[in-house]
Amino acid sequence: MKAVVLAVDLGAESGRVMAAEIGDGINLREMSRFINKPIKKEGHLRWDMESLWRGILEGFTVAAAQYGDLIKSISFDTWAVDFALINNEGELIEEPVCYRDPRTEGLVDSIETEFGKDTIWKHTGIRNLPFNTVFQLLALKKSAPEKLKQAESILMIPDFLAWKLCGVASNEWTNASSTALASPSGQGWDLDLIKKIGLGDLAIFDKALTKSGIELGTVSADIAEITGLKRDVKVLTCASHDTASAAALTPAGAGQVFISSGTWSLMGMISEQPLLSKEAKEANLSNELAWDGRSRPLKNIMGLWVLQNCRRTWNEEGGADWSYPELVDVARSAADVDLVLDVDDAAFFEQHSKENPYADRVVKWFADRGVQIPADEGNISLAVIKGLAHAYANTLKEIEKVSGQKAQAVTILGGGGRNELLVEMTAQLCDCPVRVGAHEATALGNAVIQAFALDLIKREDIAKL
Ligand code: ADP
Ligand code: LRH
Repeated sequence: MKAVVLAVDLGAESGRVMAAEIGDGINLREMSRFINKPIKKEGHLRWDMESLWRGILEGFTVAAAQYGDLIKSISFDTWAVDFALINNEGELIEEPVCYRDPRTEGLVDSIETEFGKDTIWKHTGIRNLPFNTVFQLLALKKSAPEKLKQAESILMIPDFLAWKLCGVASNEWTNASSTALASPSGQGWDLDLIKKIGLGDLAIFDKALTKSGIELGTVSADIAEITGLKRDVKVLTCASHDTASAAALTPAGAGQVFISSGTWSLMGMISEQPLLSKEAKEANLSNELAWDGRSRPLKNIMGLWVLQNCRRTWNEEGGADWSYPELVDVARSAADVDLVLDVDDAAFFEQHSKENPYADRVVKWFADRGVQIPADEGNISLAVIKGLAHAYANTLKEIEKVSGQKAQAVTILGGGGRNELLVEMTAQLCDCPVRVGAHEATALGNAVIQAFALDLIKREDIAKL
């Protein structure tokens, strides 16, 4: 083993610190894993940053004890679009709000009415999704403009974590590309758009974007003391948008389609140029940035979020203890129905709650269309998994049409690849080979970009992992 890098990967369902042992290949070892569950606080749904930070430090402590001097660097990736605002005293202005908070309700319509349906797309290549950073900032401007005025930096969640670890504020470019406030080519914040929509007076967009694989600083004295990490461990940027780190493992070559299948399913490809045609817009693609500055056109599909929340209904309200493999098993023996669930229906965006139990929403979706499905775990899980596989197959056709390229293969990256029924159904519905990539693709992508930055692996080896 030549060296170890630590990949901190926070997904919407769970977070983990992985140690990547770099030798002839790269081996990931889990140092800590912790639940990620947003909490209601001060009127909004917020990420529980304190508990996430505890889980991260626990991982660092385990890694420091196990690997000592071998640890060369650390990098953070998380879900996109959410942010922390920091004032000129270096203080957090408020705890980060979760993108599932309803604060942006109605804003897509009002921006589209005032500035036209295509304005944000034309500037950024990003589809108008209500939870995008641009709409979150506009919501904050309405409800608490003083907080925005005080802000000196906007740090996306991984930028914020890196700042906590090394004190350096930066805006990593893959995550910035998810905000719908930056140019699709990675050149920086789109100041024309920012001005046009009324955010031009803010200091937060003064900084240039930072590329993936750049050294920000080293571990602070405080954290070194708490965790046992050495002070000279570097804090690097990876592709801090989790989907971009996972997508770094897309096999090289034309026609390679990835699905980053975790809480969300992000289906797309790596492309030399953004796809900005009318057809791309109509297909609801978003052009995010790949780690190396190429484009990452993809579609957001609601994903395994739907199964996660059905499971919460059964486990939290029903007092059961269903695991994912058990749900896949009962789905296999359930009776199929012809109607295919639209997993992207808006009814499925909000998380499970006692007042609006999630699994019931699936049954109601079918009932509203004249189909009764038995309200048990097997039937509901089957409907969800099948709905998701159909969403993949339909999106594949759209991507092929818009890119003008026949898909050579689809690679399912992330936890979704563990769902064998989902993989089988996707393979049956897609007109090309479907393969399963790394289950921890995001953490692996994060680690690989660090290894590349440290000169421990070659660029051409990245997409082979
Ligand atoms: P995120 O990073 O967004 O939290 P992950 O990539 O960890 O997501 O994927 C989590 C999802 O993977 C779970 O919601 C679940 O649906 C699926 N999953 C994880 N483990 C299994 C398993 N053993 N069998 C079937 N599905 C699984
Ligand atoms: C997946 C993800 C996705 C975003 C969403 C907010 O974790 O980063 O790419 O659209 O979270």
